[in-house]
Amino acid sequence: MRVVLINPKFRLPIDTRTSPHLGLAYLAAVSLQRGDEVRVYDADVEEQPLREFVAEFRPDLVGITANTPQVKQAWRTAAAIKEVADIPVVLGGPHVSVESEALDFESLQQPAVNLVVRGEGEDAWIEICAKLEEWKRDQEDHSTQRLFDPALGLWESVLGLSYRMSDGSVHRNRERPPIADLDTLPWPAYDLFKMERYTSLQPATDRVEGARSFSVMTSRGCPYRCTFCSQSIMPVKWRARSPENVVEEWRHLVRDRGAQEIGVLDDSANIRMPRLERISDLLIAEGLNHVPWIFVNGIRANLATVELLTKMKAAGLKRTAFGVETGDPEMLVKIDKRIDHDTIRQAFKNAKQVGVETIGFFIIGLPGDTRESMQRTIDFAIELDPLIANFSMMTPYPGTKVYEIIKQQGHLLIQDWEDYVFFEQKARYEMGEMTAELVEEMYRRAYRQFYLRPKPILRRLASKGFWLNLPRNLRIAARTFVPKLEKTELRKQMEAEGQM
Ligand code: B12
Ligand code: SF4
Repeated sequence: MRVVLINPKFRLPIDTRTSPHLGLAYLAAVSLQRGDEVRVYDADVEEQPLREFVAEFRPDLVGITANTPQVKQAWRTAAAIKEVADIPVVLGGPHVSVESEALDFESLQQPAVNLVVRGEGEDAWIEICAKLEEWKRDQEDHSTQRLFDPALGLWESVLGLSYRMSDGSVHRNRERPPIADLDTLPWPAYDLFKMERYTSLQPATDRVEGARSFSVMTSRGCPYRCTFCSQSIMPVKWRARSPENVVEEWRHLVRDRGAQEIGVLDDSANIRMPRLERISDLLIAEGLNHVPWIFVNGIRANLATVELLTKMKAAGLKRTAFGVETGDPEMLVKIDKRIDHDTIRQAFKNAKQVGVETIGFFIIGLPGDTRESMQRTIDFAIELDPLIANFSMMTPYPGTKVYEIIKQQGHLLIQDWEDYVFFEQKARYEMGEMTAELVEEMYRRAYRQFYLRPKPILRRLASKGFWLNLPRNLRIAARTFVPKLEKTELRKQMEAEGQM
């Protein structure tokens, strides 16, 4: 079977770096294993127009990924494909996996979307491929109309699948259990990506040319449920690959693909500390510790001991992020982070003590935040003094507890799914005393107060990377520090339209 996996174009309003989509790389790998002829079309780096590509390759099946801000583009992409040929289209990814809001059914309202896979996709994808292939083998009429004929009942048994039949009825099959043994997965199929066109997700070194920076996921899931975090794909059950399996992929990336840096994308990599110690031991024993690596998404601060960090540093760990979120003790409890500020202080101290660079993630404008509590967040960031402080304005993703709270007690300043990005410097909701003006003011203040201090300025000027990427850094600085005059336009517009 010929199959295509698509990442719809969605540029963030910031200078994001591009990296191959790991989810699609895994799906491509299992499809290859099945014997399919697979192509990846990543609209972020692709030059050939989509319609032309589809007309040339003539796939039997198309899979499109979508997080929330991408989903409308995914629908447009599906529609464009159907203009070229009558090919079944499957949607997957974080957005369509939100069940509490029935976002699978929302996508199935789109005439061009036939199937939706909820949650982890590898097993569902190959089951869909196998079913389609088998059905096509002894059919003369390959139309999607026929494929979704209710009389056929072809899709009833595929777990984790939602679909629309030719008579317009929509169905949601039972959940698919999470993949029990992650070691059974093949490595991501990077050969199908135009690797030279990618940069680095988060540079660990001063400059890495395309194709030399890779992502690795050593575990999936997170046992916590912070109220703001969109955890639609990965189940509560945390599962990890064995250290041997992780290091085998690592070796392949370094030795065969010339990896110059590695970003570990796990949600909560350090849930079991002995596992990370073992991975570190193996990296050292295999002589792979010269390649710097980063925990891009943050590790749990309560499990970041000096011993563990020392070992990981010896194994090449260059930088780690921590999700701090708020400097206000009450807010920390409210968001269900299950940690306290002293533990966070200690984690940063430990990392600095062993010479690991730090990133702190902070949220401005959580439900219940006040001018004072947001200021406490800024002050705490300054106290912790990470190398990078990343402040985001609270964006309430569907399916999160925060979304429910805001729906009941506040109002969203969002027109459609494409607004669900959090680097646009715009407040996405208001609640009680917390106006958009206040949140936007505190957000700018956070960046100004944190970065316009002598220490961070000198640190940046002393780094080679700052000078090597000077135009980009100046652009970011201008956007962050030059205040914009326009405020809360959307709210005024919505008021005028009587939507509030
Ligand atoms: C790395 C990362 C990024 C990277 C790269 C993005 C990428 N597309 O890979 C960067 C930094 C660019 C990024 C940006 C953003 N991200 Co991000 N990111 C992640 C992170 C940490 C890992 C992604 C990953 O590789 N996962 C591992 C792979 C295996 O999983 P996967 O990609 O989801 O794919 C699996 C399933 O979803 C499914 N699947 C996916 N697509 C398809 C398609 C088909 C056809 C099928 C059958 C199945 C299927 O099968 C795959 C294999 O199991 C996740 C958190 C997480 N745990 O996943 C957040 C996450 C995906 N990001 C999130 C968000 C909010 C964003 C931003 C919107 C933030 C912003 N700045 O405003 C932007 C959007 C940018 C964009 N252009 O799309 C949210 C998404 C929530 C939502 N409802 O959409 C997540 C879940 C984090 C969170 N917990 O809140 N992100
Ligand atoms: S913020 Fe981090 S710890 Fe909290 S639920 Fe999300 S991934 Fe887990």
